[in-house]
Amino acid sequence: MRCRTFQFQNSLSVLRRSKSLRLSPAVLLLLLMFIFLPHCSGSSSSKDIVIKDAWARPAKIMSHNMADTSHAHPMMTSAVYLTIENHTGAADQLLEARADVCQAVELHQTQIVDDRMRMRKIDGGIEIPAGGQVELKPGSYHIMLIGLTGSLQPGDSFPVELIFRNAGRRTISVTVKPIGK
Ligand SMILES: [Cu+2]
Repeated sequence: MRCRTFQFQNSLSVLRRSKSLRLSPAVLLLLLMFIFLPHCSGSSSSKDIVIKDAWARPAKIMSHNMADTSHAHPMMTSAVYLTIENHTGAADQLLEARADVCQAVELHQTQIVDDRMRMRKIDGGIEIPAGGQVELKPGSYHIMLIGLTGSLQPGDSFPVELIFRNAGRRTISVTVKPIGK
C-alpha cells in the first residue's frame, strides 16, 4: 500500500514536471513556431509563385494640361500583361491587383463573341494551376488600368501589387513597352 502511494506520488510529480516543461517559454515558442511555420513559408518564400515579363501598353493623355496629374482621366486605360508560374503543389488564384497610376484596377479577359473582341471583368479571380502557369497577354487575360492619372510612356515603370489567395501580396515592377517589343 505504501509502495502504491509512492508510485502514485511519483507519477504525479512526473506529470507536474512535464506540465511545467510544456508551459516553459522555450517550448511554447517552439510550439508557436510549429503552428505558424506553414503560414510563414507560404507568404514569405518568393519561389512558390514567380511573376515574369511584366509589361504595360503605353498610353498618351491628350490634354491641354498634361502636366496636371492631380486628377484622373476616366476614359484613359492601359493593360498589364505578365506570366505567373505556380511552383507549389496546390492551385492558387490571382484575386486582385492594385496600382497607383490609375483610379481602378480590374482583372479582365478578352473574348471573341460573335466575331467581336469583347472584354469582360473576371470576378472569381484567375486560377493558376498547381505546377503550371498562366500567361496574361493581348487577346486573353490582362490587368486593366482604368482612369489613368498620367501618360504611360515607353521605358516608364511603375509598381503593381498582386494579391493571391495562397501566396498573399506581391509587388512587381511593370515596364511600359509598345506592343510587339
Ligand atoms: Cu480590359
